[in-house]
Amino acid sequence: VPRYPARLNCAAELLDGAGAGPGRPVFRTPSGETWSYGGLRARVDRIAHTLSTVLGVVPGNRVLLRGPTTPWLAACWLAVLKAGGIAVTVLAQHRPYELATMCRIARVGHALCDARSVDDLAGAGVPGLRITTYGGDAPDDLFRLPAPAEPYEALDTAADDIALIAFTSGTTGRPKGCVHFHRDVLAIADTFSEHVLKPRADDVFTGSPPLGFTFGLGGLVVFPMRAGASSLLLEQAGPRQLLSAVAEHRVSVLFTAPTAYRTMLNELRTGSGQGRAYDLSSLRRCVSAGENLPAATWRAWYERTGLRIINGIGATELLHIFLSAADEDIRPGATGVPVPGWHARVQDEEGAPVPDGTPGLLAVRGPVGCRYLADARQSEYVRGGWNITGDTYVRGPDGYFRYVARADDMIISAGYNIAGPEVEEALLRHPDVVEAAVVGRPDAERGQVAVAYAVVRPGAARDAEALRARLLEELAPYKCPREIVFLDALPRTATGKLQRFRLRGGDIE
Ligand code: 3SK
Repeated sequence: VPRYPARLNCAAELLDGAGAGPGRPVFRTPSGETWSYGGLRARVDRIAHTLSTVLGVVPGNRVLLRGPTTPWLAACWLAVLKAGGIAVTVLAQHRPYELATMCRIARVGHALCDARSVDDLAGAGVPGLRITTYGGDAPDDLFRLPAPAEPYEALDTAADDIALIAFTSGTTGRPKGCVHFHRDVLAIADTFSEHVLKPRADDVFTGSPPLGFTFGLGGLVVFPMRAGASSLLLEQAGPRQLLSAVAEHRVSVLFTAPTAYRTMLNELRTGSGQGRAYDLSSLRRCVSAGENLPAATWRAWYERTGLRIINGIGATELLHIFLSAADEDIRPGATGVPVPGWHARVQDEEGAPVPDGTPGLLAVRGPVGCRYLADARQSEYVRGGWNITGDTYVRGPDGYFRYVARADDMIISAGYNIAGPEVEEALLRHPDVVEAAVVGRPDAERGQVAVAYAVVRPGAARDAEALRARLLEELAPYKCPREIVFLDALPRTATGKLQRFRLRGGDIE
């Protein structure tokens, strides 16, 4: 378990970049712009001065940050923390109603917002919110405000002063604000990143999760900076942009979700048929989290690239990844083992551990814990000192944790338990299926029946009968979906998580 001094400012630690000299690159953009550690330090100091002396931000004030993934957004995040403020990270996709709710829950008084994303925030009508834009040409844009061009001394924060509030609404439900301390920010780098990812100072990171999602904040800002490495920040991070970014900027560490690995594989297959070749030889680490990574996707990526995806499960409540494995320790289809510094077990509803091989609730504890901001759901998440993530897992005799389903995603049909992800994996083994989701639909006779939603490769036949026949070769008949519905795309949240409740409700065309 990492230990930290009682006084600690995580932004100051990250800006040190493991002792990185001022000329070392820290952020890059696809257009070829490069920021050095020295350049970043100077800009962060300027923003921190502006926050304290011009905008009147005092330690403990909550500052909302909103914008596409750019070095400027990362610099604002670091400056808020360096000045002792609390960064409230939201997504560029959040709509005015959601923004207003989050501002109310987190008691946000200030916002730093990319000038291109300001309309929704202004339209949220948050009482008393002072919005300052950056990157625009308004006379009161952040970088036009007067500020001393001199070093800013980091606020002497305690290691367990609040650094950030990250919101999660899961795949449904009201948003919950998760409070994290200065030491938590370093702990995710000093556990998962240091012991599993093992970054090097010459690594170039990139990926698709936005900085308003802690998966992206860790993978694209905290981990590279803690190692003195650099990060290519992408405003657009679809499969082609990711592949081009890797090829053109010699990216070595990639963070993205299982869906993106599948769409990149598709692009590698079809795009190269159209003369697009992507040189992926610089890649040495590929990380997948955000949802379960099926063994079929892991194998297809390995066969195409020779790279072993580092699978992981994390949570906004726990800031980043706590179960994972790398290199030769990877077992395709399993999430992995507890990251050094973390403990995990599988338990029943009463909190008693279940034997290996028996599915139950995943319970974890480690250097970061769940602290919801004024939310009664805290007592559901933290029980008996363990964080109950809401996932059903099984631990094998080999000590590896394997995902079964979200606890509320188990389908119970005529007394049989059907884990949707197991059927999804079988669907994804079909070469034409690129996305799949299996949910339970109420049924008078059986309680629930399994219904599959599938997205097939462009041009492939939408043949439900052929797909069912194929599933029956691989699965017990009770697991085979009653119905297979073809969609152009699956419904997802802004962070890319599947919205099963929309499929269950059947309101999807
Ligand atoms: O949602 C997740 O699985 C996740 C993964 C890594 C870091 C953070 C999160 C929320």
